[in-house]
Amino acid sequence: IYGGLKALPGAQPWQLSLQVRPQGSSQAYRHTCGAVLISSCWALTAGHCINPNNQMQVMAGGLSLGKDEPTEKTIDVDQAIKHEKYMETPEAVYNDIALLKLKGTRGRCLNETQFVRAACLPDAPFPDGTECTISGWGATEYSLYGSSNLLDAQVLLINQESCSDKEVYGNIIDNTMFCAGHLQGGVDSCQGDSGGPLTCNKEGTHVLYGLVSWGDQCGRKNKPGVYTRVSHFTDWIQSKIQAV
Ligand code: 4AZ
Repeated sequence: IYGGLKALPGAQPWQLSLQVRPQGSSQAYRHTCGAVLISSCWALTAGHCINPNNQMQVMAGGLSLGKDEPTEKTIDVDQAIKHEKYMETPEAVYNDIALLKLKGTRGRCLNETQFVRAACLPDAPFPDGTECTISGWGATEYSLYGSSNLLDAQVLLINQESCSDKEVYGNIIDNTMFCAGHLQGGVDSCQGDSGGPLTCNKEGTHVLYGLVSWGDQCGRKNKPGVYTRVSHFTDWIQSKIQAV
């Protein structure tokens, strides 16, 4: 996160760290992406965060990647479901979403606490200009390697027309994504934040509106962050969860 501040305990209780290691290895797991808890046993992340050759786990309820905290809980990923229409081009990523099923018994995986809680899925669009929150352990203006502390920042929803301006991203923006940030630059998500949340407030409820997806570098003028439009995928999410 560029232009962010240390998240306060319990401020982003749906934020997960998606951690990977090669299949069958005994190496330590390392943070690779963000993810977002949407129920006790399910999380969302970006499609581009999924590599079928890796074993995955998620860490919930923690703010620091370096140290073990009493509030944190780590749990294995049982199954990853990447969107069937996921597509990467040199310029953009389309349908950049995946579901993670967590390991558990009888529909219980992560228990809700003050520090671990599911985000709500959207049922209506938010207006352009709405101030929303992004968070993650990704790269910052100070470090390419990311932050060991969870950071958060405020960004504005940018309308599809402005984001498709030739000075911004031109015609590569489709309705599976939206832009958010500050066109003057400075505040943005970055590498390592991918798959993490953009939440907006609706009558005091935090709604998961976007997943960190891509952008032309980070924090640059006229190059806002691009987010997977979660509202475009709510039927897909429901159908996959029901089918399992
Ligand atoms: C990345 O490389 C990435 N500024 C993620 C987010 C943004 C840019 C790049 C948005 O994963």
